[in-house]
Amino acid sequence: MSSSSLPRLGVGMIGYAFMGAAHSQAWRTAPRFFPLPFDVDMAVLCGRDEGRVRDAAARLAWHDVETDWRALVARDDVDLVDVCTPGDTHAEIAVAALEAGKHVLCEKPLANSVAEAERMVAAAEAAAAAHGVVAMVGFTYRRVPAIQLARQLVAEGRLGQVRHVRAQYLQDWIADPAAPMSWRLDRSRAGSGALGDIGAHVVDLAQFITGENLTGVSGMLETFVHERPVAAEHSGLHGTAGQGTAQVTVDDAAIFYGRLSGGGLATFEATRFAWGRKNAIRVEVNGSAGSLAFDFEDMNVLHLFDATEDTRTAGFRRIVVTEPEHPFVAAWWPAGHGLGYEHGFTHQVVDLLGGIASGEAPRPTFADGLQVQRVLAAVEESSTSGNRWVPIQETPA
Ligand code: SOE
Repeated sequence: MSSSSLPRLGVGMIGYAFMGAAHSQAWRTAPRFFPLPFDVDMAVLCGRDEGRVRDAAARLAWHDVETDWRALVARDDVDLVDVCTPGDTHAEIAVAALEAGKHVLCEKPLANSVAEAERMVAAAEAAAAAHGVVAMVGFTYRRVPAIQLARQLVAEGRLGQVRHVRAQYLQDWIADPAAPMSWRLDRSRAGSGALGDIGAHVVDLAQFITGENLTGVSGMLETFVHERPVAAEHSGLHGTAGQGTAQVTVDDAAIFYGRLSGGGLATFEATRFAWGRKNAIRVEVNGSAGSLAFDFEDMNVLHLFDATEDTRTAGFRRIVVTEPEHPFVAAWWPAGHGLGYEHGFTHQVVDLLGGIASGEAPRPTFADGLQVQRVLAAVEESSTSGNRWVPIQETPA
């Protein structure tokens, strides 16, 4: 029983693998480092296998368990449903939770298709009107302090007009053809491969940093390894090979380019076949007055080039984004001590709860998630039609 004078907010989370563990850490940590408007109660964790979900709940600090997500959504002690399942279940769970008057946090990409994402946006709008609840999609990297600083600098005009965005998301966890099958390689569960799993992140980051949307794209998808060993065991991204093989039904890599609403050009690459690149999210922006560059593998650093400086001494400045003046940093460690992967998830919880308390929908909203979904669909369409240019329908924020 909590002694807090804050209103209680009961959280129910579905899924407890890699993303579920990251979200659990965030729910546990946010109240310990940030002043929050709610007393967070990690009420219930849901998974289909009772033994496993009980073990996970004990390990990750959830109070109770359910084995049917519908039972979790129906519970009176759950005010917010956190969806950490593969993409094929996002729409059904999120819509049911919103109809039941719960706030929703849903992992990315929002859905497996534009049609599903549209249904989710409609449900979020109806639930906001009927119950005053919010719906947010988990593009977590937005909440890395260096990314937030990048956006601030662009918004302040420090780069001038945006001419180029160069965005890459490079990993290598399936570069080995012997790496076993996983749900992320199964189209019926994940919707797409590198495109939706990691390409979605860099699309969101490019648009978030510049404050501009893609208006059209052309792209190419490729699957390098069509058959993989079935997984005997899976933990996080890695597994051990079992008996037999399974068909890979998604793209292994995606490359595409697009035009931004301000007229700039953007190029993207998303692959899990870049040996040696573990989680390299690289974004470079060139504007009329300067450039900035970020790489998640050095995530506490942002590089800034100011073209208005004396050319004899101008150069990329390496900004270590660990000062208390930097977004989110004051709540953590003294300057120079740095943050990691998990902090973005904690910041996501902080902003989500702030949005619930203020009544102002926290971004990225489901409409923002739908907009990214439209970009993913346009890349697929382009890839299957000889790299045709595919315009992207505007999505009202
Ligand atoms: C696997 O590619 C993955 O876990 C993605 O699904 C996540 O969104 C990304 O943050 C890390 O890599």
